[in-house]
Amino acid sequence: MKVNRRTLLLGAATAGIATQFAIRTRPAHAAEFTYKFANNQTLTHPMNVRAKEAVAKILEESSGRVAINIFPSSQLGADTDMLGQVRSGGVEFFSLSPLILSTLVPNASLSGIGFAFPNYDAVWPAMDGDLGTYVRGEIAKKGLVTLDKIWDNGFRQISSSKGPIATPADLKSFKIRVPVSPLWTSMFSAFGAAPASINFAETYTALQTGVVDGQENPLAILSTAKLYEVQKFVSMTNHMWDGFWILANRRAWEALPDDMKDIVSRNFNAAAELERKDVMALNQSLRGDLEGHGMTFNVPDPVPFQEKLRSANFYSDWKGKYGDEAWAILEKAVGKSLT
Ligand code: X2X
Repeated sequence: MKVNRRTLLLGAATAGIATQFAIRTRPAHAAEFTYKFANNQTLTHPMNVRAKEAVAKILEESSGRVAINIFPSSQLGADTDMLGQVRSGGVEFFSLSPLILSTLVPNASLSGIGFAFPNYDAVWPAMDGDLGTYVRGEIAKKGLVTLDKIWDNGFRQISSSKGPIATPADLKSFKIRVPVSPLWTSMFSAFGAAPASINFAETYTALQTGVVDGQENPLAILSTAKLYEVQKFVSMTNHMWDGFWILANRRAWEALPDDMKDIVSRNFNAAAELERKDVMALNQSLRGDLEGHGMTFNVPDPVPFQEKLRSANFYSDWKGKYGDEAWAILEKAVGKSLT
């Protein structure tokens, strides 16, 4: 073949088309399922440390077919936006507190009732047992997929820039950021505080600028989100336990062949078990670190706080909202009467 300028140009054009075609169909290295996992935690929180390991295993065990990319720190949007996105398919996976999820699935917040769980020994059998099964059933009714094992967030403690919270009286008119959830607002209103619903994505700034004086979160988050930079006091109220359900968009989930579904759920559930251990250990060991960052701790008696909730009809009101069946599942799970 005689090579002249014309054939050279033609050759280049043909090669160019072929390349573009290959890119549009699927180059050998691209995954068949490229999914996003969005969450509100920093990369240093055990949730993302363990999720990172899990997605690496999923990629390997699926022989490169399932690639899940993690988007930490609410990069794709705040929790209440992301809940919409995981429903519409804008993100395929998203982790969310059961309490915030209750804005869509009202009874999902059952596990977050104040002072329901005395300790972790009561949490896991309940969340891996009847209570978790009940809540996952409620979530499924709204068309979202949930993986079996809930991840840990932890027992929540109140922090403040103003002074320690030692008794419910100290919460009177206290401007406290709470996540967006009717249960949280109701609980802090029952304490007599002035709760403001703010997504986690805006919490650091809200504390820094003095929009609110306090917030409540487990110690692991005070540390990884560096809330110690904008808070001074930690009161170990242990007022509720909180976790993260891994939610999946139904269409994206159902697009996965069964063996791929198995690889994803097995690895995420195994990561949940490891993450629970990490967070538990952190929440038990971080006090010294946070004191090193200048925080002052106190450990209030929880009884007056529970009594305050009871006398404000917090428990009976919520029992009415959840219904007797759901309430009975909660009381059985925590082994005590709450009203
Ligand atoms: O928003 C919060 O405070 C957090 C991070 O604990 C939740 O996701 C509920």
